[in-house]
Amino acid sequence: MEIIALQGNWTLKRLSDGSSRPMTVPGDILSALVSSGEASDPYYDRNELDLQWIGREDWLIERDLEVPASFLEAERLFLELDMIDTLADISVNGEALGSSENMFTSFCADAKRLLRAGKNHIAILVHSPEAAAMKAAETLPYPIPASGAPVFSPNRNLVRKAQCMAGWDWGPCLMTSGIYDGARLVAIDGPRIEYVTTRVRREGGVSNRSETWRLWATVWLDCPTDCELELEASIAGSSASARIHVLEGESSATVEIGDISAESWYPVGYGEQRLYELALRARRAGDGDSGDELRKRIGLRELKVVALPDKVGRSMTVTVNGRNVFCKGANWIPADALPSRWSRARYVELLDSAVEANMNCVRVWGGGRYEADDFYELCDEKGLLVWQDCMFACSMYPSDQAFLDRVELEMRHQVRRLQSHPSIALWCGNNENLGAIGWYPEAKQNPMRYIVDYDRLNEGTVGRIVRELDPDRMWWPTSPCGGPSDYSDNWHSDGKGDMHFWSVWHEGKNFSEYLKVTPRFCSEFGFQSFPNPGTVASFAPEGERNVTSPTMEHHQKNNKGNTIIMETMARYFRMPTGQVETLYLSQVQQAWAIKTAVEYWRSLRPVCMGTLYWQLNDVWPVASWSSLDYDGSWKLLHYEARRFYESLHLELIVKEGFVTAIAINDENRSYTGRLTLKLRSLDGKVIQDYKAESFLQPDTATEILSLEIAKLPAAADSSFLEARADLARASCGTSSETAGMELGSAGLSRTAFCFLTEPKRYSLRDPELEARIEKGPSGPELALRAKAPAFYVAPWLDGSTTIKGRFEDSGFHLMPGEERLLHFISTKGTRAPTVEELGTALRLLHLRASYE
Ligand code: BMA
Repeated sequence: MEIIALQGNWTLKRLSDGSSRPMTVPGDILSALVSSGEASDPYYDRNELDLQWIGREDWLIERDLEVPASFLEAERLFLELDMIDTLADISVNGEALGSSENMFTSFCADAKRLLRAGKNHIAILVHSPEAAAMKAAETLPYPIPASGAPVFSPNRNLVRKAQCMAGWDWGPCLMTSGIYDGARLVAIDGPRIEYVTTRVRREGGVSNRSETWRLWATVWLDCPTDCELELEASIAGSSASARIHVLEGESSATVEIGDISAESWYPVGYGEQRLYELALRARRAGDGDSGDELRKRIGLRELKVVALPDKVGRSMTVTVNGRNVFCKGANWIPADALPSRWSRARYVELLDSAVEANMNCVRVWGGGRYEADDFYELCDEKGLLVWQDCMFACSMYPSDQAFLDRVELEMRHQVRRLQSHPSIALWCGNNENLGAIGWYPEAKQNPMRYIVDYDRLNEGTVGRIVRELDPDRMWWPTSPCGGPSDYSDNWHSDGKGDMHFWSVWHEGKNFSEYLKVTPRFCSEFGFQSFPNPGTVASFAPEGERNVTSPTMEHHQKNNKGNTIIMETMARYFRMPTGQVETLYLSQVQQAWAIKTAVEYWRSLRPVCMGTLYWQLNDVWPVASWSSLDYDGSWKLLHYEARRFYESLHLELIVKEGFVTAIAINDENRSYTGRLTLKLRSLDGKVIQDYKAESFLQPDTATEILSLEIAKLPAAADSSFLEARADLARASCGTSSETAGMELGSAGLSRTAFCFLTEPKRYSLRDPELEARIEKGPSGPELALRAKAPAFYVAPWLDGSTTIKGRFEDSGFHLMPGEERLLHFISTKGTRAPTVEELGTALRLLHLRASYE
C-alpha cells in the first residue's frame, strides 16, 4: 500500500467573485479567510455578526497534485477524506468522483479511472449549508422546528452538520465548512480494511493479575474481486487466522482469538488503563504482500450499564469488571467553533484538566460532533469513560427516506469507527429530542407526526444500527431517559434513568432545589459564570468590559443569562464593586451551585450513581456554564470540582435546618475516620468543636454527624463550620469492630466548609491577607496568610498580563494562623514568569474583597 498525503496547502476560491486565497487542509473556510485578512477575528467583539455571509456562499477548495506513474499501477487508487463539512461535490481532473452530504461520514472513492501520471487536479465544491437547509425546508410537507440562538442559521436540523455551528446558547453562529481531518490518496492491491469491530469475553473470574480473554475481531472489507481471503489477527501474544471466501465489494469476516492472557482495562481511579495492540492483516490467498493491515490499541473489560427496576424506580449504574462506578464528570462540547483549531494538543489539555479535577467520565453531547480518533484514544489512555450521544439535539428531525439513508451511513461509519474503544460506556440516541416534542408550538399542536418522525429516526434507524453493530453496549434511547424501552418523557423525573436538572438555572430556583431531587444519574445540570479576566481581555476592547456592555452581552448567548447571574448574586451575595470582582463573584456562585448539587447527589449513592455537570469546555470566549474557559484556563468551578470529585471526600450538607457531615468513599478499601467539626466565629475563633469517629466501607456514602443549626451556640449569620477528617486505611477486617488503624498512613485528611446562611448576611472581617511571592525550586510560589478567615481566596492574574498559567489552587478558604504555599504552574510551552512579573500581574481576590 502506498499513500500520498493531501494535507497542506490548497487554494480556496469564492465562487461568487472568483477570488482565491490559500487554505490549509485540514482546515476550514472561515479560518482561511481570517489568515488572508479578509475576515476579522470571529471571536473578537461583535465580529461574528459581520461574518454570516460566509456560510451563505459556495466555495471551491482545490489543489494540484503530482502522481508518479508507479503509483498508478496499483489495482485501486482511493481518494480518502475523513471529514468533509458538509455538502460537497468532489472531482478529479474536471470529472465528477462523488459527493458528500454529511459531515459525520467519511468520503472514499476509487479515483483510478480519473488520475494520470504527472499533474492532477482535485477540486471540492462546497455548497452553502445555509442555502441547502433553506431549500430543504421548502420541500417539507410540514414544518420541522429546531431551536435557535441569538445569532443563528435557520433549519440547521435539515443538514447533517454539527448542530451547534448554527449557533447555540453558548456558541456563535459561524457556518464555516471545510475539510477537517485526514486527506490522502491510497494505492492498494487486493482487499482494503475499512473498519475493525471487536467483541470480548472474559473466561474466568475477575482478578488483579492477568486474566484470560476471548476476542472476536470483525474486519469490514472492501474487495476488488471475489476471492479467498486470508485474515490474521493478533493481540497480547495470541493470534489466530482464518481463510474465508468473500465477494467483490463490501463484506465482513470475523476471526476468533482465544486464550488471550491480558489485564483488564479500568476507568481512572478504579485500576490501570491497560491497552493492547490488536493487529490485523487481510490479503487474497497467495497474493504475497498485497492487501491491507490495521493496528489499533484496545482495552479488555466488561462494562455494563445496569438499568433495572428497584425500590426507587429504575437504576442507572455503570459497572466495570464487576465494580459499580460512580460517574463523575461533565459534558463535552466541541473543542472550538473554528474546526481548523481542533487538534490533539487541545484534546490533551482539556482531557488532562478533566482528569486533574478527578473526573472519570465525559459526555460527548449530541449537538456537537463525534470526536476524532485522538479523542477516544486519549480517553482510553486516561481512563475517562465516554457517554457518547449521537449527533441530534434539541429539535425535531425529518424522517423521509433520503434523510434516514444519510443517517444510516453516518451511524454505520461512526459505530464501526468507535466501537472498539474501551472508554465508550454507552450510545445515547440524542440530546433532549424526546422532550423537545413538547417545546415547539407546531409539535404541541400535532404531536403524532413528530412522534412518528422521532421514532423512525431514533429507534428505526439510529438505535437499530447501534444494536446491530455494537450489541454488547448499552443503547440509551435519549437523554434524559427513563431507560431502554422506556419512551416516557423523563424530564423532571428523578426515580429512573438519567435526568437533566435545570430548575436552578433556567427556572431561577434556589440552590437548595438541588437537594429536593434524587437523581439516579444526573447527566446535565449547570450554572453560568463570566470568564476569567484574561479571556475577557481577549475579546472585549478596553472600556467595553462591563458585563452589560454590548460586547459582553454579545458574548452571552443565553437570552436571560446575565440577568440570572446578577439576580442570583443579589439573592446570595453583596453586590460586587468592580468588573473583575463581578467576574470573580459569578465564578464563586457557579462553584457553589454545582458543589451543592454534586455533594448532595454523591451522598445519595448507591441510589444516585453519576453526576455530569453542564459543561466542561467552551467553543469560544463567552459567559457560559463551562468550568474551563475557552483558552483552557480554570474557572473557580474547576478547582472546586477537583475537591468535590475526590474519590475520598468529606462534605457538609446544609439541608432543612440541619448540617450533616458525610464522608464519601469511592475506593475499594475501607477507612477509619476521625472527624473534627469546628464552629467558628467570623474572626476565626473556635466557638465549639464536635468530634466523631466513623468507618467508611468501600463504595459508600456515610453520615458521620448531624447538627441542628438552630441549636448551635452561635447565630447562623455570625458563624460558619469547618470540618476535618483524619483518615487511615482500615488494616484488616471489613467492619468497624474488626478494623484497626493502619499506622503510617496517617496524614491523609480531608477538609470541608460551609456557611450557615446566605453569605450576604455575614459581616465579614477584612482578613488582611499577606501575600509573598518567592522563588521556588520549580518556579515562583505564592505564600498566603490571613489575620481573619478569608473565603474563596482566588489568586488571579490581571487580564492584560502575557503570563500563561495558573496557581495550583484557587477558591479555597484560609483560617487565621494558617499559611498556604501555592506553586505557579506555567502553561506547557511557555516561559515561567519571574517573581517580579508574577507580583505585578497578581490580583488577589477573596469574598470580603469583592464588595465595599
Ligand atoms: C442543555 C443542553 C444544551 C444547552 C444547555 C444549557 O439542556 O443540552 O442544549 O446548551 O442545556 O441551556
